[in-house]
Amino acid sequence: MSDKPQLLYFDIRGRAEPIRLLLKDLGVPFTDRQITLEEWPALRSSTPFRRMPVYSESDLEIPETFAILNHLGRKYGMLGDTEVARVRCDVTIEIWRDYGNRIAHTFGALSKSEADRKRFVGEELPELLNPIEIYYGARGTETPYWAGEVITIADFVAFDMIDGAASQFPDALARFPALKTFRAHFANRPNIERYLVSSRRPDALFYGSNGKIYPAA
Ligand SMILES: N[C@@H](CCC(=O)N[C@@H](CS)C(=O)NCC(=O)O)C(=O)O
Repeated sequence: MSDKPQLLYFDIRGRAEPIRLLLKDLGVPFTDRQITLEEWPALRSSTPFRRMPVYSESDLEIPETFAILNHLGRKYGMLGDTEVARVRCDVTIEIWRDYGNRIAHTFGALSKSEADRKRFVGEELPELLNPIEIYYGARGTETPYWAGEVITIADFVAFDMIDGAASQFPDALARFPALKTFRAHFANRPNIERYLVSSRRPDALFYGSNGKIYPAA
């Protein structure tokens, strides 16, 4: 195995995006191997659980998004510097993971109907984001980080979800000033700012039932 880490995933942001963001932010060189849906069947049986992302580094091959993020968090000291921060880091990841599972039905289905889209953005999304906005707003620190004074893997997970919501539904953050401010602040980190406009960032957010879902115009 090469010494340079490799991340294997589809040519979309999807589950790989927080991992890409973290590695880019740290400036860690890695091979961002992005494959098409057509290439996947031939590669499928070579992955541990027939799914991606898979991250490889030296003699380690790691499946599962959150196992990869936790490994990188341990390796680069990004799991929180106190027990309070570590707990907040865990909680933040869980609330966004839950959010991600709950919005999965929007991947394709909502693009079919403007009325469904409006109802989702006006009712379902606020119901999900309200408690998260309150949790983030009450963190009791001047820093923008979700877990406390220092950046953790949770910040990458949170940014990816918030950025995804705002990209898919431009009006999504109108009622959530704290989440909106976090997104803007995080997007200003020098390596992140460069990555967000680079040609290496996949354009598509994820695969929906009708093909790739792109950010709303
Ligand atoms: N729990 C896994 C889920 C991985 C997963 O469902 N990956 C999807 C892409 S998002 C996949 O590889 N699908 C291809 C397939 O199932 O054949 C993780 O978080 O990494």
